[in-house]
Amino acid sequence: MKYDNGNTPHTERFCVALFGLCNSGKSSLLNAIVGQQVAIVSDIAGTTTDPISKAMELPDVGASLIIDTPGLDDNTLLGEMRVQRSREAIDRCDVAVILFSDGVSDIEKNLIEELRRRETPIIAVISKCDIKPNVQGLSHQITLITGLAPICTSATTGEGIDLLRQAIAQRHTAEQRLITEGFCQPHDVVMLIMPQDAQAPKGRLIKPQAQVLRELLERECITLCCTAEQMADALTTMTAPPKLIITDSQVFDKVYSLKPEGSRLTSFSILFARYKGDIETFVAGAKAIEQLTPSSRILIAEACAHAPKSEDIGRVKLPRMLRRKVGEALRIDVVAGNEFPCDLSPYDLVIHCGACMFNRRHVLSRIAQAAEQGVAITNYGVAIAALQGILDRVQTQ
Ligand SMILES: Nc1nc2c(ncn2[C@@H]2O[C@H](COP(=O)(O)OP(=O)(O)OP(=O)(O)O)[C@@H](O)[C@H]2O)c(=O)[nH]1
Ligand SMILES: [Mg+2]
Repeated sequence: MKYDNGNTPHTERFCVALFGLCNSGKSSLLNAIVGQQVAIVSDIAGTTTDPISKAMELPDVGASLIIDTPGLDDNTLLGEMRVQRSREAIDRCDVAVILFSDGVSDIEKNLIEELRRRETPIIAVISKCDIKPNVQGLSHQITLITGLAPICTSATTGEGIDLLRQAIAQRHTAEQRLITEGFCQPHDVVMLIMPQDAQAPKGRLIKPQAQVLRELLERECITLCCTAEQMADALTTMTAPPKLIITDSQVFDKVYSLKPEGSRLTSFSILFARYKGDIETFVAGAKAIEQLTPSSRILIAEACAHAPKSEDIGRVKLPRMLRRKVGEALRIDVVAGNEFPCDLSPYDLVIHCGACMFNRRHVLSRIAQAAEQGVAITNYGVAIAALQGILDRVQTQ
């Protein structure tokens, strides 16, 4: 999927963020990578005050999002707020480009440590090579301290920009993921059970269905779509059982009862929990539901800060299902957007939304945070599967 017609949502773009001290040349490097004057450049420290994102098509990568961040050492009055905005970029970037203009300070060391804890790939860059008297010496020093071999770049002469683009493309290849990875091969027959009930939007498919269908067609799978009511008839038209059946969780029981012996069965929610997070952690987290007591406390985290709907999953449906199982006294806090707390220790379980507004890295950052604090974490789809009693019957890998 290397093409981009400009409509690719930000969450599906490969996210590259540039980090470094004030005046290290981040905005100039962004402009050099992009080949346009996107960000303001000046010799005044603290020129960039808010992260600037540029959606673009990078060679050998495709749809990308490049983020220029404020300097990590901004100590002006608003500096702390700016550094906080840079933290959001740390949470969501698929690859971090760190600019070194001088030696290696504690700020870069701490950033590297934080990125390594999240397993985010790092590319080290020495900026402004055209005016550095001893690039070799600086390069040795950076490698010695950080273990990273820096690329020498100059936004002024263009030196190293192609090398940097290639390094980004390499990280992208390593990060490529498919929604249906490991579940089917090209030419497999895949059956999709997609109820089109009253809640379905008129005239179009919901996003998970559309995305899976598109991917299967691109993977050259033979794809058959039907509703649960048509499933038995659809199976009789086939000469062999489908390799894989993917169903909406709402009709899981019916689909399970009709599933031929030779077919694997999974759900859209499980596929997206894998695609947008870490399925093993989420399944282990959902098992924590069994240990909950009426005095437990749960954090429900929404990625987007939209106005809640009346039958909102996070605020209505999930709390209702949990309280029915555990007891009415169960404490449930709901946070949205960037309200996700640093301290998760008051909670017995975190349940994250499906994260259609976040990229995978952002979810992995939150999983890493929960893991560091020893708090179980799962997501909506997996939690609902556990509460419906289908988690043991659905294929997760
Ligand atoms: N000679 C030379 N100067 C550069 C290069 N890159 C940036 N500069 C200069 O360095 C200064 C700072 O560049 P910026 O790109 O604004 O740096 P920044 O890291 O975005 O700075 P803040 O937004 O303040 O954090 C400007 O005067 C640029 O013209 C380069 O490759 N070579
Ligand atoms: Mg800048």
